[in-house]
Amino acid sequence: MQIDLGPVESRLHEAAAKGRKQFMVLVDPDRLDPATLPALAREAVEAGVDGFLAGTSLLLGEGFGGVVARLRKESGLPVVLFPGDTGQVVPEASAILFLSLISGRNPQFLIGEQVKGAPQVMRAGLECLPTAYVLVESGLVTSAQFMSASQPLPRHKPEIAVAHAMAARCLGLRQLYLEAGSGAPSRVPDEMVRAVKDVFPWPVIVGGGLRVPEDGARVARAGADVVVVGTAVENGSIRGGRLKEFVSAVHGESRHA
Ligand code: 1GP
Repeated sequence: MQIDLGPVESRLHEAAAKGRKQFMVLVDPDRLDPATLPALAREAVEAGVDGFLAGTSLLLGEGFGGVVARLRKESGLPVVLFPGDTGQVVPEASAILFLSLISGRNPQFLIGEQVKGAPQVMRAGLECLPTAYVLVESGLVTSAQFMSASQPLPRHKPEIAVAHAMAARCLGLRQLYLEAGSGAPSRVPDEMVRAVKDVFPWPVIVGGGLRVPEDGARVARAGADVVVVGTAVENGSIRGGRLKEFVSAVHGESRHA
């Protein structure tokens, strides 16, 4: 049987295969003021953002599905779930990053949440993007690290990241997310991104601690196919023209840009 990728994953793979860099904004539903959602959607479209991720390590508020639906409607862009747990599976999304936290050794996030979440995903008819989630030490205990009760990979050991990327490939996980953690003081080292991209043939997503356009350009140049920013958009330091600058810096690293 041939594997048919869904529309969101196909676009991601096609862009990565052509060397076309993507930029996505991570929306944390607990931190987004719903009144600012239309402006964010408009700015994202004007800046050339390729899509949104939506999710958080610990969901406190209500109405997540509504936020996802509005973001899709206002922007016309794909909104992909990036869930911290099974409580964040909502049918309003375009697709879901179906994550396994392969950097950790906590069975709950390697397979436990997935077994609980898969029936929800299938019932909702969500497109599912099997994704290796790899936390990388960033100099701070991030929410993802704390909530998953798992150790991140040591940041100066690219060879360990490479072995994890090989394992992800052998397991058939078709995306790999290299994550320093939201608000991380240091991003994933370029050397690690490069080393992982060398052995992982499908889209590599990189996020955590990216603050200025040059950060985005550097990780894209090192091999990230998709660059993700959350905090800097949320806190307003990358909005409007600055968001456009950031997106252009990432897109500018495309193969034939
Ligand atoms: C976190 O990679 C994302 O999951 C984004 O991180 O909030 O630091 O941009 P920031």
